[in-house]
Amino acid sequence: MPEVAELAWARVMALEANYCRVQLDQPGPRGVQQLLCVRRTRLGKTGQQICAGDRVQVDGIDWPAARGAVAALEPRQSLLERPAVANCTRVVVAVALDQPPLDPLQLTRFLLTAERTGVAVELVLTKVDLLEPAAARAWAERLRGWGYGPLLVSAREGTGMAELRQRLREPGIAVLCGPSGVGKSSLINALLPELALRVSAVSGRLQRQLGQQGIDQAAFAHP
Ligand SMILES: Nc1nc2c(ncn2[C@@H]2O[C@H](COP(=O)(O)OP(=O)(O)OP(=O)(O)O)[C@@H](O)[C@H]2O)c(=O)[nH]1
Ligand SMILES: [Mg+2]
Repeated sequence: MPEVAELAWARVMALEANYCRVQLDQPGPRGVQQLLCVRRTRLGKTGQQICAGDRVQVDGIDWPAARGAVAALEPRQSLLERPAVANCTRVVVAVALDQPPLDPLQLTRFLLTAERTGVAVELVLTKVDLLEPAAARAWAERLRGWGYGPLLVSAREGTGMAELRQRLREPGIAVLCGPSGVGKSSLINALLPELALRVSAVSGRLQRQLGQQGIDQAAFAHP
């Protein structure tokens, strides 16, 4: 006898081709926490596109195979467009203090884009290990003048990581964004090692491309 398939509420964690991976509100039989789901056609017919962050109802669950189908979508509280993330409550803008050097104009562009989303914006200054403490403090002071309470962190040395973890522990979904090479993947790997994101060296070419990058990475804190 197959185990009984029921309805379950879940959060969309990632889109993978025609499937989406969802995190169940309540673990299923044998502790199943995530399901790989197809989408029911009627969601498509009503024109509803599933995004990461969406709250969904799953049915047709095959517990042993950890499969199901998204049957319904809960109304969204908010929607970021790029990347498409539903129900985001905070945008965390990350920029490096050095390698690449902090560029105030580029930071302004990122902050403006983040502020336009209408959700709370937080600023994280990465690679604090690369600057003299006085120089890092001077940046923090300057950015406090812009109205932010920047958190200075080093994924490499662990500085500020406990506080970052604490901030991300607040309820809701946080999206981490920032220029290429500032250490976003390194931060996420330090917070969520099971994701094992690729960390790439900052090349000269990449550094020259900075400023053309959009919001390029999303991470869920506590779905
Ligand atoms: N010194 C120092 N280097 C760091 C730190 N965090 C990351 N790096 C280095 O910075 C480089 C880029 O790091 P990534 O984590 O790949 O940066 P990213 O923001 O994810 O880059 P993209 O994926 O290209 O957008 C790598 O060589 C890391 O080892 C840090 O705290 N201190
Ligand atoms: Mg990365």
